[in-house]
Amino acid sequence: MKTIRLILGDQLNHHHHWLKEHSSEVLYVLMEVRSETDYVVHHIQKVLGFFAAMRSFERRLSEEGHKTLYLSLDDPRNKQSFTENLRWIAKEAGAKEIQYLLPDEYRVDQELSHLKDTLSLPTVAVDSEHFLTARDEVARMFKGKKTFLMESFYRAMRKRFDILMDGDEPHTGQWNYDQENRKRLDPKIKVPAPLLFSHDLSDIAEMLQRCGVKTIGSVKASEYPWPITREEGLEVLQYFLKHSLQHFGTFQDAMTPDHDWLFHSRLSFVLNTKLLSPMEVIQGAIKEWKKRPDKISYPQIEGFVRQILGWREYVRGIYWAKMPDYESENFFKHKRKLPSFFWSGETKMRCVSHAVTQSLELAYAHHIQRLMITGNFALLAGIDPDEVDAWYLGIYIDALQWVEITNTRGMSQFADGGVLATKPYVSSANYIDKMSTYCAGCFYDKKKRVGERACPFNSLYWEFFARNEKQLRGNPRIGIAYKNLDRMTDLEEVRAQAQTYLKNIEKL
Ligand code: FAD
Ligand code: DLZ
Ligand code: SF4
Repeated sequence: MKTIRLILGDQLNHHHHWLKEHSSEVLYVLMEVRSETDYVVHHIQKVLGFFAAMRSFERRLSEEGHKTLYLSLDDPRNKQSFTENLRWIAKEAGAKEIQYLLPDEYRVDQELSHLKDTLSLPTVAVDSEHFLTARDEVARMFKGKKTFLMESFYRAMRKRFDILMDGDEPHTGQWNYDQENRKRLDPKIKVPAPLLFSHDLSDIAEMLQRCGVKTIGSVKASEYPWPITREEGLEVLQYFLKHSLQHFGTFQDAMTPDHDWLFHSRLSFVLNTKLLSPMEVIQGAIKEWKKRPDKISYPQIEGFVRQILGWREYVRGIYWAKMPDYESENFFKHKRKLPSFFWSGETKMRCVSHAVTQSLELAYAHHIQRLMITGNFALLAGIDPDEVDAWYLGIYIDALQWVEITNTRGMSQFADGGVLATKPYVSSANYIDKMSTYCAGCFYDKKKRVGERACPFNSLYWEFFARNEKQLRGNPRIGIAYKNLDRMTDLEEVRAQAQTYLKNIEKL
């Protein structure tokens, strides 16, 4: 055997050029390792999903005639780290070279970049052929700038890939329909049931238990619902295009405890494992819009394309531009611990309770739940971004650090001081009530800032601006908040209420 090719759990790209040729001199290696199951406490559905997808990917390669080696977590030969496993595999196979696909996490990238020295073998890193842009694209585009504007990046990508363009101009003349993506759910519109699978992953679940892997959240392992193969990913894509795309943009920011998925695509896991490519998802959506322009209005398709061609590529570029320093950014110097209701959902705040409970049950919450409920609360309460990151990195099926940390530490916690977001995403109950049906059934009173049952988001919101005045008053995008704060006659009372809530945060 001449060459070992390592494929990581989030590199399951069936269309990679590696797989186009067959050679008995190449051994493809995939491995389940404790270094990946334990670097953060993951949701049980996440570990099951990754392992099941990896196992079925390896089976496919083997059926197609490739030589493969799959190490399960409980294999007695397993040394539980990429490097230490490669050491004995290379020796046993008599390998002359190790090739790997460029990892998307800095941590693993660092480890694999040292393989050459640790194993004294030539190593070659190869592109994973998934993303539309290079790792350093964003760094190059915004060289010397303090703020990296997503909109500038997005427009450049629309032009480069000729997506929704008429020549050099955006189709319809308008680049971005974000303003039209902000409607509360219309009860007259039927929300489609999600397309759920029913895989029996009991054997993997039992193995995890036997090996003592610590996880969070719940699952019925004999009826595992997520797609784990490319074909299933394509089914989810088709289902989304047929049933949900027509309302995707309009209700993208809507929230309700009655529907967990609303009109979201549920594609992040199959995208992040690279079972599907971003361009095939974008092109699939555009094809569907062209087929049914009477049903799918332009703001729906633009809103969807923006998430994948814009946000997804952009946050990856920020990650590579800013790591490893990004991991320790803490602009507001927040130090508080995450309250225990983030692991139980047991809080009287109905919005937080639902977003957390849903996340524990499904390993999923949609963007605005992540940003404007749990993230909003964590920022207002001054939670340490390390704690917030660990929670987000563990709990969601789609959480890989390149996309998690940029969205969490950057967009949601403003811990980078405004590289990614031009202002902190915080709100009082007013916004939550506008976008959701949470407040109506809540223990707290959405209208009250102080006194019994006053909604915690209200006093914490003003406390946040008062506490961080030095860092924020000069920001032109939040001038209005300070104008209002200056006019408040009950600011002291409101701040005292917030302090009481923070002191008793576990009881909220
Ligand atoms: P849809 O709403 O249907 O969107 C379609 C696709 O667009 C998604 O599958 C995703 O690939 C892409 N997308 C949408 N928004 C973003 C975004 N802000 N950044 C990157 N891609 C985006 N996404 C992850 O994939 N992994 C994470 O760990 C993650 N952590 C997040 C943490 C916070 C605090 C926030 C606010 C957002 C986070 N996101 C993350 C982005 C977004 O919430 C998820 O991509 C989305 O909810 C996944 O569900 P969906 O596939 O149904 O998405
Ligand atoms: C998320 C995850 C988990 C839980 N386990 C593994 C694993 O055992 N082996 C593996 O190759 N990948 C796993 N993954 C995905 C990795 O975290 C991801 O491939 C790397 O961090 C690179 O982004
Ligand atoms: Fe959340 Fe406050 Fe509304 Fe309750 S009243 S659901 S705590 S925003």
